Amino acid sequence: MGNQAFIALGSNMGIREEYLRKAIQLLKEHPHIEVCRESNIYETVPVGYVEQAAFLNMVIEVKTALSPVPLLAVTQSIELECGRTREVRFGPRTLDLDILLYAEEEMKKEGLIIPHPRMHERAFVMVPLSELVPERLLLNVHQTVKEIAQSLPDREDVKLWIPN
Ligand code: GSY
Repeated sequence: MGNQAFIALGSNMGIREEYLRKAIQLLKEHPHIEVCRESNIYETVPVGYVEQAAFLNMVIEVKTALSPVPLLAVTQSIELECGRTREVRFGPRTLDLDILLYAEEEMKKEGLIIPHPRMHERAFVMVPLSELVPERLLLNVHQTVKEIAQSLPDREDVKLWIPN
């Protein structure tokens, strides 16, 4: 079905794993989205605004007939359905969904930049993404996903999460 895309998921409020699972379920229920693969879940130290709880993060691969802006609308409505509010910028959230990559596209429009402009700086994104597409070249940084993941100084802040 359509184009390959990668979406990062994060949660640091409430029952974090349930929000990740619910988001995946809602994406699976969408008629124009197929969830193909899921990375492991990682527990990660907050980046940016550090006075907040640890996150659970993961990345999924989807195939979709939606183009990027409608896909963004779906991810935003799922964030809302999972109780997301935007009280503190970079602050705690029940669910965060970020489109990282969409096919080979490079685009900047309507609040959406692809590839995600900060993904290569974030170990909580690059470590799970490197499970799925280690050899994919990120053109903006001329390195593979695996090379970037291994070189990030805060990769030690990203630990495989084992559910209880
Ligand atoms: O950009 C996503 C939200 N976010 C995260 C996150 O998902 N994980 C970690 N470890 N830190 C974060 N800071 C922000 S903002």
